[in-house]
Amino acid sequence: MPVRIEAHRGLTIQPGATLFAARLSRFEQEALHGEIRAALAEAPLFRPEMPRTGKPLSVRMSNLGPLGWVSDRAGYRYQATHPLSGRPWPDMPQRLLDLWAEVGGYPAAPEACLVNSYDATARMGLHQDRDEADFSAPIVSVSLGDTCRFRLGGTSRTDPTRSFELASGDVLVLAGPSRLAFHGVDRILAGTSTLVADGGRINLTLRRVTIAG
Ligand code: MD3
Ligand code: FE
Repeated sequence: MPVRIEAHRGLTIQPGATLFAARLSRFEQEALHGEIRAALAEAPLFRPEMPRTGKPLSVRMSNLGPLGWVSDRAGYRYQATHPLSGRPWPDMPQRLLDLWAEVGGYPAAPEACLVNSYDATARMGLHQDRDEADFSAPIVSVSLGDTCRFRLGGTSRTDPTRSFELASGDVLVLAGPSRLAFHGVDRILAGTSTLVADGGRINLTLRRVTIAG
């Protein structure tokens, strides 16, 4: 009998939310982390601020690809350049474009890869991602480094939520009815991974921003 090699189908957490646990091997995680470190040398992490108040977020961010998400007193937006250097964002590594093609189920390439960097005390409050013009495209999230406790709800802030862990190498795809789900990071479980030298967690989110022509 020939052996049939099948891609993992992933675990459906709720309609449209699919978790590919341990999708990346340790070797792939190290290669990807190396590429992200190199990109962050070109486009350093910055601390976004809340619109209007200017209150800093606890997460530091940068971006890869043609567009990047930024937030400051003026508001949230996507832009083509780093807010401090004014230079274009570094290219997205090919392995992220390949991953998107494998799990995203969407014909056009991602335009933004938001890099979120969490130290042991950083969190992200419950929010929706709605600064993109195209909600028909999925968001693909890749976790590296320390595990986090992640919270996922429905499309209304008051909908019930469930929480689960995201570990290094896990890939989460948010599509369809989960694309506009409320979600956040409750806490980082410090010391759960050796991937990032100084500890902490890096999350990459691949996104479409504009409507594919
Ligand atoms: C569910 N990042 O960058 S990734 C964000 O771990 C963000 O850094 C978190 O929320 C992090 O906006 C969560 C998983 C994720 C990303 C986008 C989603 C879950 C999502 C969009 C809709 C629903
Ligand atoms: Fe989000």
